[in-house]
Amino acid sequence: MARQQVALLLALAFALVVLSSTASAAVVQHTFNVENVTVTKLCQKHVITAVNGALPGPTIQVTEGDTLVVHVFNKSPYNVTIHWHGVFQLLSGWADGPSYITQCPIRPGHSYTYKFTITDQEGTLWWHAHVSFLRATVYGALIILPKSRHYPFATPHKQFPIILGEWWNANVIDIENQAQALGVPPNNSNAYTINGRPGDLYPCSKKHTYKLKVVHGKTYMLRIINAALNNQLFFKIANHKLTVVAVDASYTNPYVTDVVLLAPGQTADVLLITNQTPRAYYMAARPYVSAQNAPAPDNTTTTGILIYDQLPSTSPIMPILPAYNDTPTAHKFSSSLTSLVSSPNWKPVPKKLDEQILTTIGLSVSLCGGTNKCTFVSNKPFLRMSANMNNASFQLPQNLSILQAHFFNKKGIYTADFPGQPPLKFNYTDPVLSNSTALLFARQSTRVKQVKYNATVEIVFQDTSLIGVENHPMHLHGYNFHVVGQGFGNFDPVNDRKKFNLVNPVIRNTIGVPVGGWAAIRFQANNPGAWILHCHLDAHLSLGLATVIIVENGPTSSSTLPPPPHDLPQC
Ligand SMILES: [Cu+2]
Repeated sequence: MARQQVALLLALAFALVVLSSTASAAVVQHTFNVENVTVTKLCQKHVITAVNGALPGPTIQVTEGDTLVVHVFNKSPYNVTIHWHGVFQLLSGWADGPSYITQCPIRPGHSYTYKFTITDQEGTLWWHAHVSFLRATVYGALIILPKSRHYPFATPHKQFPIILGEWWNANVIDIENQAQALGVPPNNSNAYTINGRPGDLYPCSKKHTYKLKVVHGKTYMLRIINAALNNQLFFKIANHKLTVVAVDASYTNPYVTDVVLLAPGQTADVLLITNQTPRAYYMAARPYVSAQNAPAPDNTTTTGILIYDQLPSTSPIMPILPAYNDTPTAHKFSSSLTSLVSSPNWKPVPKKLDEQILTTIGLSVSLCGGTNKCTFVSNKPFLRMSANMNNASFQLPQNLSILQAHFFNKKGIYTADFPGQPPLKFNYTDPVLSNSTALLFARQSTRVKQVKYNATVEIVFQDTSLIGVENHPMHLHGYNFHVVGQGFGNFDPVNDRKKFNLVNPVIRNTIGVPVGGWAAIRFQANNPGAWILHCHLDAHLSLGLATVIIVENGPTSSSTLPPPPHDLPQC
């Protein structure tokens, strides 16, 4: 063979290798300009902070294995970070995004490039701001398509993101600052939204209602995301059954239901078969509020319209939604889901445990701070409302992120003494104790739990009745977890353990812990980094319902977190 021919063949072979590797794993680039824009909603003009001027922000679509590169330019007047909710961030913890946990915020006028590869997961996730209350308007869908291009069910005719949101007729940063200053819960929202639109039950909203046009006799996939700040939501479509096939980007055994419940942070992929009389039907969402004796919630209803075959949308049929305090319906949905063992990224449940944590989750009071003008407890202006895990009310560091402090071994930012058991045992869910002065006070601190690489971890979340019982949606960064059990009342380590599902429990990144009850999760700590574990109601996160799990490096370079990127924002 002539020398030129060999060279040509080699060049061709090289080109093929390059082509095949780029075909299977692309680099997907986006630019996020975070800036203030004026929008009109509920009859008024509002200035909101949004990405690229849109609410919701851009939908990101990738294929599993792709590398996502997002250049974030903060042109807003506020500190900003972006979190990629549910993305594992394997060895890329510097891109996770929670402010003061894995990075300091991007200051106004500055930028940061998030770069990470999406591996071993597919389905519906989302992105949102992870600083203050900004995620009320800074959010969007993150859809991961299967590398194989096949779902574990027949490929739907079409698919649509359905993003549920929460809207205030006020600046959300002002709402948060006011709540912080007075040490009280934040004001209720004024509306819920579907894909950024309140829907026609609200004033001045009719012509902007979200409309989903379908044809008769097809199967559609709705990728539903609850991006609301502080409320769980029931979702229904009139006259239609929905089949849940995945939650939090983990496939489930198909579960047929007429109502879906999503806590903030959760997603559900549902199949919708358009087999009803062609006409218009409402899709609608309104809150599930589990707190008892709490002030009345924003119990309004957001709607979109499902329109068959181009028929006009006059008088759509309205579904009957569960009452806002319908805990049995909420619990039935949450406890009926199981994972699809045959799906590509399924992992077995850890059975031998290295770490077992029991932590209370709930409300408390802490020192007001500042000028002692808190109004939460009458005649006690030195006390604010707070929230805690195992009596530690989590306080964010201010001078360095926890991951930086861990990585560079800087002392004084956190202490690695988060208690693995409640410091005081009591009848956690006894309503008689809800105002017990001896139990109510929680000190603010920055206490984290440190675990060895690859440790198998079980965490039992135990709700308390202090101030009031409530369903807290607990979200863990960096991992999915198996929800091996859940129930009402106090966790019984003997009898409840016997009922654990160690075969096919649902796999999630956010679990709504039953109101006045408990939930047990398990995961394997195979991803070094600093991972916040927190209530995904922003109102409770900002009160301190959080801790951080630091996972140490493993023995090899493929189990070691690399150094931070050069543009990591500094405090
Ligand atoms: Cu909560």
